[in-house]
Formats: sequence, structure tokens, C-alpha cells
Amino acid sequence: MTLKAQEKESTLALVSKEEILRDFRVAVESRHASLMGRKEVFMGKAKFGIFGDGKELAQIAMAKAFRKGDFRSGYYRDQTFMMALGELTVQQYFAQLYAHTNVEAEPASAGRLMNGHFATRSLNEDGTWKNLTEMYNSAADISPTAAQMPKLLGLAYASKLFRENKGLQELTQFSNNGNEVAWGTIGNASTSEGMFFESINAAGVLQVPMVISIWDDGYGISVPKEYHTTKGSISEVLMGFQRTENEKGFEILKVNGWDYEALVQAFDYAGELARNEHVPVLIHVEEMTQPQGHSTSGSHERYKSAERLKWEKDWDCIKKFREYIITTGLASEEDLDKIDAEAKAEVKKQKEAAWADFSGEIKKELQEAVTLIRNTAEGSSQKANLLQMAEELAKSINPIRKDVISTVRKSLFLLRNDSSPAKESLRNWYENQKEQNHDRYSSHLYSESDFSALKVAQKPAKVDDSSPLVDGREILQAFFDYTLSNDPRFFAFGEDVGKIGDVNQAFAGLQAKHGEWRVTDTSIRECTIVGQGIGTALRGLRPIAEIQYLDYLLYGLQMLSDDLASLQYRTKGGQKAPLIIRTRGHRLEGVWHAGSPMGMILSTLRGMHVCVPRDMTQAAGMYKTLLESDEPAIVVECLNGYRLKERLPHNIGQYTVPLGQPEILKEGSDITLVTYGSMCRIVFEAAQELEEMGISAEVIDVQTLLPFDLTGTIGESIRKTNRVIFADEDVPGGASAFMLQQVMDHQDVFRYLDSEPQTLPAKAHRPAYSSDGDYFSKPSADDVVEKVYQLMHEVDPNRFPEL
Ligand SMILES: Cc1ncc(C[n+]2csc(CCOP(=O)(O)OP(=O)(O)O)c2C)c(N)n1
Ligand SMILES: [Mg+2]
Repeated sequence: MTLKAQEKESTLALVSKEEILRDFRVAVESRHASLMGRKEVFMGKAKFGIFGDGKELAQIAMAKAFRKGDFRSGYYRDQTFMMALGELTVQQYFAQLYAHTNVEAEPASAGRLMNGHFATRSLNEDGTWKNLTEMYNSAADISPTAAQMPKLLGLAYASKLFRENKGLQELTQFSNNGNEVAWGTIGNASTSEGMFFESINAAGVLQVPMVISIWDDGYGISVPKEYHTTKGSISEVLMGFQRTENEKGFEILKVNGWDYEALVQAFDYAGELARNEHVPVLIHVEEMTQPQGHSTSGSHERYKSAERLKWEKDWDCIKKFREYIITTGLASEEDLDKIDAEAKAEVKKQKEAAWADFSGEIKKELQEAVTLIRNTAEGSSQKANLLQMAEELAKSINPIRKDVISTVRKSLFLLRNDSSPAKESLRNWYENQKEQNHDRYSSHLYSESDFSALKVAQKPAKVDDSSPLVDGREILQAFFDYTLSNDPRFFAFGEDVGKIGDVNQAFAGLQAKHGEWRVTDTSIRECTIVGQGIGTALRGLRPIAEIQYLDYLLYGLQMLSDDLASLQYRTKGGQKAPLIIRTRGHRLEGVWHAGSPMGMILSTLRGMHVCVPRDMTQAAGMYKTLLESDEPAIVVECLNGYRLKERLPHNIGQYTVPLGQPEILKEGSDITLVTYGSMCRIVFEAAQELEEMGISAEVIDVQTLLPFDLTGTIGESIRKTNRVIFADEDVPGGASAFMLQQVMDHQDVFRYLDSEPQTLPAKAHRPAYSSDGDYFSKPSADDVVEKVYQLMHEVDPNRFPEL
């Protein structure tokens, strides 16, 4: 664990005097930004602040080793790094603190994320990729501690693929022969999270160019590191990962956060090693400080001792950097004071510009609203109230948009009995603002580019009597084979996906045919399988990450929810990661191999598409649609469908299945039965039994839960049958309730219903093992028949007498 870099070259050979003084300027600018940022929060100009003070020097060193094409995946302390790269101006920094919704003012998130959440924009406005090799790239940060790690693994793994998979060499917009390093940062306390350890292990196994820096300030909010980490030192704990002459592993370095020379050397060495040899490196940066405590939510004087607070002052990295510059004779105290004063003035100027820009927009809206409300007062019976509301709004100090819009909405209520051109103008203005505010706060949950999955051209499957009858898994195998042959960006990986071609053999033989970099086994690590997918998709590749069974999605769900599903939204279309999660679920056997937790998925994965194909022919068409789009999705195949016979379409690999378009599997006139996935066959079977009793059921397969019935097929059916049941294998109140809500809220069916709309879900518990367990846990054809018959009995007891 000694710093081999120190034997290499002296820092002064790496860094000129001018550069050191520039570094000092960046450090103090960043520090002043932190200090002023905190004040802005206390003055009520921003809601919350978390800053990078105490971490400046290491980040400057990291920026020196960072090259165009590289990626960062880090956390909220990294402002100095972003500033040192030139990827964050002080003005942008304050724009984010104020939550400026303008993407030019706040390019990371357009005001959607708290301060300290950094991101560069990988996409042009039309959703096409920029040349990522010409940029300094930062993946879009998220707040959960350590959640930057799984994606970091994927960002690094992409370099591995670009270097090793020769089929990717033409994609020069994304990589230069895999020379890109993925740089991670994480706080010391956050290394306690499972995903940190999972990512470290996976990076060691995969030998990817990843440099992970741990900013160790001894605390995680109020809790000191002895409570977080065995032996109080993460690098000690990870010693077993250290590579040796004979065994691959990590290079582990330890360095102090105030030691400029050692930091520059460490990061330089780490960058070279990772870039040239694809060796993962861990840099434990100790003795960092928090001059202002954790965040604006509290003061560290509450939990740090006087000695600790004094130590933090004495070992402040900027103080030490100053001492270093003076003792080495690079500049005098006065020179540095001058730089410091200039930096302070510059930060103040940019802060004020950010505020003027941010508040100016709102003030303009406020002025317009005040004028419009005043105009409505004349001739209104509510004149006094309206004028008072306008006055109060006009007088507000540091108004926010809510003040303006809320006053306008209240005014419109006051004006409910009026009709005047002035009221009309106010209402028009409000409608226009509504649209703008939708764009500001609610756009880009899904792709708004031409690559949206909803815009993919429809190409039907060509199936006729000459199409061979094959096992369902062979349909997928043919699809994957075709796609592997035709799209070099496409690759699949997961547990048992490689050598045996997944546990149900949809990739059987495809590793042998297309190579290990295309069809790849991984260790058992769902969370980082997802992260590996996200990171590689962020770098222009088209991964299918496999989660072996739907029941194990929970291990990766957090990354899907926090990171992938929110990506387009939180960057307002600045980044995309079109990752496809392939998994299999619904009924088969028992508590952990038969789950159908679709409600869980629907609640947590807004921002992704959720496909629930009833068979493999539909699944292959959905995969095609998704691969033609730029959106992330999950496809839940039917676990019991791989050995069922289907006809292999002539145009496998080319036909698409449109998302959001239900299919009527059987027409009927008495009742509509809505379902999806494995339940399609069961409901279809029940409908045939019902037919024999004189009940004509229409069976609809929704095909995708997100998006849900964009064609209004279910509503149309209900208008014909006047009755509906939503059936599935999820728990009561799960996806069946979701389907009911979607139809009631969006399809105007209430007045067409002659019977109460109902759901037919599984039991609330997980399915018991064995065929009997299934029969008594999940809806069977008998349950469907019984439920429908009961409903028809209520409608017409003479025709359908009680059983
Ligand atoms: C999953 C999760 N749990 C808890 C939190 C709340 N939280 C935010 S920062 C933090 C402490 C992190 O400490 P450390 O990793 O040492 O970073 P530092 O802030 O000290 O730089 C905690 C507990 C969170 N953001 N995410
Ligand atoms: Mg810490």
C-alpha cells in the first residue's frame, strides 16, 4: 500500500508554478462558493445546501488526471472537481442552489436536483449523442449514499468492452480503444453500504479501469468512522483486494487530503495505471475536513469535540496548500491573499448574477400576474379582495413561483361568477404558465426525442402455416442471434447467461457463436448487474441485463428506481441510458420463483417501460421496439412459457410490437376481462368455458403496463360489454388496481358500467410451493369462471341461478 507513484517523479515535474497558483485560485473560489452558499440558505434564498469545503485539494488533483472521454460517478462533495475541469461555473453552481429551472443556467438538472448534484449533458437537444470522447463526462448524481457505485462499474466496464470487443472499434464517438477511466468518489461512511462492497468485488473480478476515491473526513453526518468501518479504515479492510505480482486485484493507495504533492502523484499514477492496464485503483484520501459541518441542516459543533474542531481548522487543506506554496517559495503570503480576495470578489459577482437571473424570471412572471389580476378587479364584485391579493403578491420578498401561481388560482376562484375580457386574459395567462410549468417540473419522464419507444415504426410479425412450430425459447434465441449479428452495440449478460445461454436457454449456443464479450456470465450480484447495464448504456452501448428471476429484481430495484428510471427526468433530457432489463416471472413454483410483484414495479419504475408479453413471439417484438428506441425498459417473460410451442415468424429480429397497445385475444359481448402475461392463457381458457354457459367474455391482453392502453381499447370494449374484471397474479391492490385506476381515470367508462368494476388478483401472500400451492394461491381458470358467473348472476339471476 505504499505510494509507488512517489518513486516515479516529483510533483514539480508534473505541475508548473503557474498551474499550482491556478489550482490555488480554483480551491479558494470553490471554498468561497461553499461559504457564501451556506449564507444564501440561511438568508432564505435557497432551501438546503450541502457543500464541498474541506475536499478541494484532492479534487483538483483528480481533475488533473481526468481526460476527455473519461466519466465521473460521484457524490455531492465534488464541486471543486467540476469547477477545476471547467464543467461547472460558479454562476451555475448558485443557479442549482436556487433551483433555477432554465437548462442553460443550470445544465446538470434544470433545477430539478438539490445543489451538489452534478452532471454533464451527453445529448444534443434532439436526443442524439454528442461525441463523448471530446467531453469531460459526469454521470448524473443521485442522493442515496453509495448508489453512484454500481453505475461506476458499468462506466468502467464499457471501456473494457470497447477495448476487447473489436466489433465496437468503429464507435469512435464513444471511445478511443477503451482508454477511458471511470472515476468514482464516495464518502467514507457510505462505504458501509452493500453496493459499495459489491461494486468493489465486481471491479476486481472484471479488471476494469475504475479509480474510486474515498473522501474520508472521519464522519458520516454525526457518526464517527469507528461506528462505520471495521478497524476504522476502509483501506485496511480492503487489503485483501490488493493485487500482487501473481494475482490480479486492486491497486490500493492511501494519501492525505491536505498533501498537494502526494495527491497529484497519487491521482496521476492511478489514472495511468487504470487507463493503460485496466487495473482498478482505490485511493483512500484521509484527513479531510468539513469546515462547515455536514450540510445546512445542522451544526457539527453539536457532535464534534473541541479538539476535533481545532484539528480540522489546523489541517484544513487550503491552509496547508497555502503553507506548501509559501514554503516552496512559489508565491508570497501577499500574492496568495491577493488571489484569495480576487476569488472572493469573483464568486460574489457570479452569485449575484445567478440570483438576478433566477429571481428576475420569477419577478417578471409576478409582475405580469399582478397586472392581470389588477385588471380583473375593475367592475368585479370582488374588487377589494382582488386588489388586496395583487398588492400582497406585489409586496412579497424573494417570491417563488408558487406564490405567483397560487395567487392567480385563488383569484380565478374569486372571479368564478365574473365574465370579462380581463378575466379571460388572466385565465389564458394561467393556462400558458401551466404548460411552461409542466415543462419546468414534469417533462422528460420519458424520452421526448424522435427515439421515443412510442415513435418506433410498427412492423407486424409474418406468421403463416409454413412457420415452424418451435419451443418459445427458440423464438427468443432466433431473435437474439439475429440482433447479435446485426447490431455490434448489443450484448447480453447476467447470471448463467454466457456458457449455458441462460437458465432457460434463450441464449444457448450464442456465446460460442458471438464470443464472450457479447454473451457473458456474471457473478451473482443483481444490484451491480443493473449498474453495469446503466453505465454501459450511458456510454452508447445497448445492453440487455438479465435478472434471473423476477423475484430477485428487488436486489437491483433500488438502482432501477433511483438511477435509471429517473435519469431522463433528472437531467431534463441531458442523459439517457437505454438499458433493457430482461427477467422472467409469474407463475411457476413457490415463494421465490413464481412472484408477480408488478405493483411494486409500477410504483417504483415510472420513467421506464414495463412490458409483460404473454408469449415469446410478443416478447421478441417488444425487444425489437425497445432496441429501436432510446428508452429503458423491463421485460417480464413468462416463466412457464419457454417450452410451449409457438410459430417462429419469418421476419424474426425485424418485426416490432408497439408499446401501449392492448390486443383483443377473444371477442365477446357480456363482459370484458383484462389481463396480461401468463394469465392470458388462463383467462382465455376460462372464457371458453364461460361461452359454454352462455356468457360471452371479451379477453384483452394489455401487453404493456407502462405505457398503459394508449389506444383506449379497454374503454371501447367496456362501452360494448358494460362490465369489466381486471385479473392478474399480483397481490390485491397491486397491478390489477393500477389497471382499474388507469381505465377509470382516463377512459371515461364510469357511465357505461352496469356492474361494479372488479379485480381478481392472487392471494395477499406469496404463492405456496407445488401445483396445489399454485392453485390455491393464484387465480385459476376456475376462479375466473366463478367470479364472472357470480357477476352475471347478480345481473340476471334467472338466466344464471345461484350455484
Ligand atoms: C441510502 C441513504 N441513506 C442515508 C442517507 C442520508 N445521508 C446523506 S449523507 C450521509 C452521510 C454520508 O457520509 P459520508 O459517506 O462519509 O460522506 P460525507 O458527507 O461525510 O462526505 C447520510 C447518512 C442517504 N443520502 N442515502
Ligand atoms: Mg464522511
